[in-house]
Amino acid sequence: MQVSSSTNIKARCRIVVLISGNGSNLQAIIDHCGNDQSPAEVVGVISNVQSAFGLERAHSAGIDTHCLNHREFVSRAAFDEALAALIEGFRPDLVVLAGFMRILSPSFVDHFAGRLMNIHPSLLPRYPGLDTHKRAIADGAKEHGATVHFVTRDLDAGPVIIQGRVEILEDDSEHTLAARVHEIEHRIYPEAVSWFAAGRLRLQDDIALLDGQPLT
Ligand code: NHR
Ligand code: GAR
Repeated sequence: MQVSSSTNIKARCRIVVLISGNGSNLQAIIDHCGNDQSPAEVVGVISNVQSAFGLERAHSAGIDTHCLNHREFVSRAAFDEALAALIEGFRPDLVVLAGFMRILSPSFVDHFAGRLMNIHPSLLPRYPGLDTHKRAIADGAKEHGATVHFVTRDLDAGPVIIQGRVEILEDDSEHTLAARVHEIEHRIYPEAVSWFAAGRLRLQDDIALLDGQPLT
């Protein structure tokens, strides 16, 4: 992050959030950045889905929004290249995936290495991929949760930053379980983002460090 020479006040961490849907995690991050003391600000929100409600949330918060429809590109690589260029236009310090549903190519991930994080709705390394709540219930798992991790080339396998746990109840449906996991997500994601914005969190040699100490 830059330091302004005249005032010695640190510039706020510029965050771009990528979404595909509702954007409740985006909202939690916007709300957390909402006070003047926050070291972070959401400067842009990009969705690959035009109808994503998160775009309205961002608009209501006065944040710049863009939609980039992956279906309009000839290949994954072409979409990722355009996406990377659009993101770089915001000069971000951090790129946050919040319910973003497109797998990102190795060159995209390498370009943003160390400044790209994701929230995944399971206790990784358990249940990578999709339909995590349904799979956890079907397995008779006792606990479930969410994981914030740095994004690396390997899907849902990057270094863990923070996890939140919930108990799976006997009468849980996919829906009731997902709702409790969401509450946890809205607590842990803003926390991880604040750590990064405060300069306390970084990725080094594929290890997530908080205050210089390995997180796992
Ligand atoms: N990209 C890389 N390289 N590494 C990760 O860890 C990533 C990533 C891109 C997205 C989020 C992820 C999740 O938290 C994420 C992590 C989408 C899919 C998927 O299969 C899987 C995992 C995640 C996001 N997407 C389909 C695809 O073909 C499309 C599915 C759809 O549109 O509904 O990209 O779970
Ligand atoms: C969240 O539960 C997030 O963990 C999950 O999508 C939801 C988005 O909710 N992410 C993935 O499944 C990524 N594949 P939101 O749009 O309300 O933040």
